[in-house]
Amino acid sequence: MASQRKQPKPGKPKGKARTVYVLNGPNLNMLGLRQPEIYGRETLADVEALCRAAGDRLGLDIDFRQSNIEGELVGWIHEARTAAVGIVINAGAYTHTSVALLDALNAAEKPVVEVHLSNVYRRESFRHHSYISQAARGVICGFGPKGYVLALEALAEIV
Ligand code: DHK
Repeated sequence: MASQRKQPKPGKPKGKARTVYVLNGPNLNMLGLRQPEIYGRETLADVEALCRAAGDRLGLDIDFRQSNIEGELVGWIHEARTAAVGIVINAGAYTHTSVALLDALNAAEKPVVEVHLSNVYRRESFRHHSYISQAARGVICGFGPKGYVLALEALAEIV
């Protein structure tokens, strides 16, 4: 599936008051199967459950999405400008290639925290550069799914 998007819970109005977009880029739908020695055995659904639990604790509504398509991620970032108070993003490989995501994140004018499951600095040199870090308040990498929780905790203090 190219993209996964959860519907809001029935009866729970979707307001932007404390909504955080948690955006995941290409191949993150393969978590749990994909190079588990690097990315671990937890699935994206496990990461989402962690984010939702953290959101409940922090008073944040989590809008959790994944896409393998760069333009879809750009569209969601545009949407976040009016629908969210902040963005957590693991842009996957687009981190290292996408000026379009950088421009979209700058245009969103929301606090952004960049997350990577793996410690990209212990890996290939092409993973050492991130285009999107320029738009981020902070970057968390190397702590696996817990990095998403740390990012949400940081955002909860900012917003
Ligand atoms: C995920 C990816 O898919 C890679 O392309 C990045 C990142 C690292 C991660 O560690 O979560 O280089």
